[in-house]
Amino acid sequence: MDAHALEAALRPADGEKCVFDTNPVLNERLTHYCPGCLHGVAHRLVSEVLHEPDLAPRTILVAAVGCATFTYDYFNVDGLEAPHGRACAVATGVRRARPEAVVFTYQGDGDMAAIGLAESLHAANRGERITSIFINNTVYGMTGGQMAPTTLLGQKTTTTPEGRCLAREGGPVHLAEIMAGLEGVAFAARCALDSVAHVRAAKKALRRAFEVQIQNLGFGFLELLSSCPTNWHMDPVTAARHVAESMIPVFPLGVFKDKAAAPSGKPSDAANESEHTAGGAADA
Ligand SMILES: Cc1ncc(C[n+]2csc(CCOP(=O)(O)OP(=O)(O)O)c2C)c(N)n1
Ligand code: SF4
Ligand SMILES: [Mg+2]
Repeated sequence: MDAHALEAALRPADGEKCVFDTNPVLNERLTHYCPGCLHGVAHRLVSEVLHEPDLAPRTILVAAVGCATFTYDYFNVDGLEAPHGRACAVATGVRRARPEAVVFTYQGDGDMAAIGLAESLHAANRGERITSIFINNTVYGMTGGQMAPTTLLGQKTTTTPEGRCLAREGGPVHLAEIMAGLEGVAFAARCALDSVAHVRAAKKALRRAFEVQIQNLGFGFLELLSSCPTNWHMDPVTAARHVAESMIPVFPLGVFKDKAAAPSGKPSDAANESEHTAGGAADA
């Protein structure tokens, strides 16, 4: 379907009320993501957060490698592609060369927590004024479902056919909490995309992750618990339920650090407040 046919199909018929609209930051095109994959929901949130204060004209996206490698096709912003894992390093160069730009990376868990862990942690620790969106779907989605650092204990993947074993492969990596412990990080949170309430909370947190960059406070990090119905061998509804029932208990939701939330001039480490917001990044 070309763009015109898509637009015609989406246009409300006589008597129909439009309850969902597109925005100019998200290009109107057919998705390449699998049915039920939550990458698309994350894209929508990013587009809304960039559109509302009209940040898009000065935004530069650094795309990573993985299923979201074509992210630059969906967002109507400038962008470039980084080698696998190196998005934060590339974004560092972009932001330093273009200090007025709003720069963000969009990375999977294989990309950011495995191959690019060093680049990501050091960029965060340096307090680079960038925002990183980290999609945790517990697998290497694009390459067929291998184990990622975030794979759940007992989870079967193509490289852990008997299930991930703590003694053999170690436990799931909690990147939001690790990020919160780094001096240069101004905002670190984890949200989920499995329900309407969680998606709304994710949007608020995403806005904060961009605001700390714009306010020059440091690195903004948001982990989003997402799904991979294809490699999980689940239908979309079961996959969303799996996020709620199996992922959230392992990866608690919450804001672990928000420097800007402290009384003015007094940065606070809100990691200690995570209990306050846990499970309810709804309050993020
Ligand atoms: C240097 C390098 N090593 C390995 C690959 C192969 N590769 C491409 S995508 C990918 C996994 C991506 O997984 P993730 O980052 O979790 O993204 P997802 O597809 O799950 O969204 C791998 C290993 C590559 N492209 N480049
Ligand atoms: S393989 Fe998984 S992460 Fe990739 S598009 Fe399909 S469902 Fe989404
Ligand atoms: Mg992944």
